[in-house]
Amino acid sequence: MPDTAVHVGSGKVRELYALDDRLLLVASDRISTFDVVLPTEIPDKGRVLTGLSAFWFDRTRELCPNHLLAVRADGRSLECRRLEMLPIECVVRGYLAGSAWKDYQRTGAVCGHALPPGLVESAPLPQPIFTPATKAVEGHDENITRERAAELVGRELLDEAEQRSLALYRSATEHAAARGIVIADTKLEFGLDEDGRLVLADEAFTPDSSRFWPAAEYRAGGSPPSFDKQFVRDYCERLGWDKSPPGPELPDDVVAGTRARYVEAFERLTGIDFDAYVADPRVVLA
Ligand code: Q0Z
Repeated sequence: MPDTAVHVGSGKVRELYALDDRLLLVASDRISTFDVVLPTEIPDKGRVLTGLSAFWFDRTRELCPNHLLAVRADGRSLECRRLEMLPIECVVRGYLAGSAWKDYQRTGAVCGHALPPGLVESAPLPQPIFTPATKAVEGHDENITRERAAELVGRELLDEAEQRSLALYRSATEHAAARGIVIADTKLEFGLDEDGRLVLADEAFTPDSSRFWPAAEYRAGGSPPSFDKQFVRDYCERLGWDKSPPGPELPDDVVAGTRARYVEAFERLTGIDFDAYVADPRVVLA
């Protein structure tokens, strides 16, 4: 029987299925905040993330081959080539946020990159830096030095992953900046195909794999609002939730506002009407 999908893995908000020699990545409408998946879904979030990933895979083909084979009609699933995944996450940062800000405050460096003194939280970095991390089974990935990453994947592959990651980040951030979105940092994953070639995999430049900030509200010093999750964060802070599971149910206005932010990110970045995407997801492919 062709096309029987066998469930082979779950992420916090996505599911992975095997389809003969291919894989099917399905994005749900689940949302996580402070590392906890909430009981309330955001309608169409999975479609927005899938459409954005497909858009970036399509537009960055010349910078790096990728695993995308097809976007399914449901708009939330991607058929992909099955690869041998590298055991590292390839993070690129253009701004000093999250764990990089913590590491910088403690040590003045991030993953072996010495940074100028006196940087404030969320400051732009002199140039984007590649900060690999190990893949933790649950949540908290650990930043590692280039040397440790080279032990895990080999020097040559690491060098290529770094150069590809930086080129992809520069291209995506230039496109996003012109549309009012700062991509402060991003996590990319690569695998090897049957010929040993490095291939971009997983998801690309989505709000779940990247830190999106509205350019209009960006300022260095402090932490800019998250483009997508700000209403959810603000609501959780107002509630006084202690950030341990289970997370709170979200009220309708927070759900609607958050859905609108995801759709806005999709439309700004792709220039495509979201309803047109829902009607035929292939519109994201040029
Ligand atoms: C991606 C993940 C998800 C749970 C494995 N092209 C590929 N070839 C082989 N493996 C993967 C890919 Cl994308 C692969 N993940 C991450 C995604 C649900 C875990 F949707 N794990």
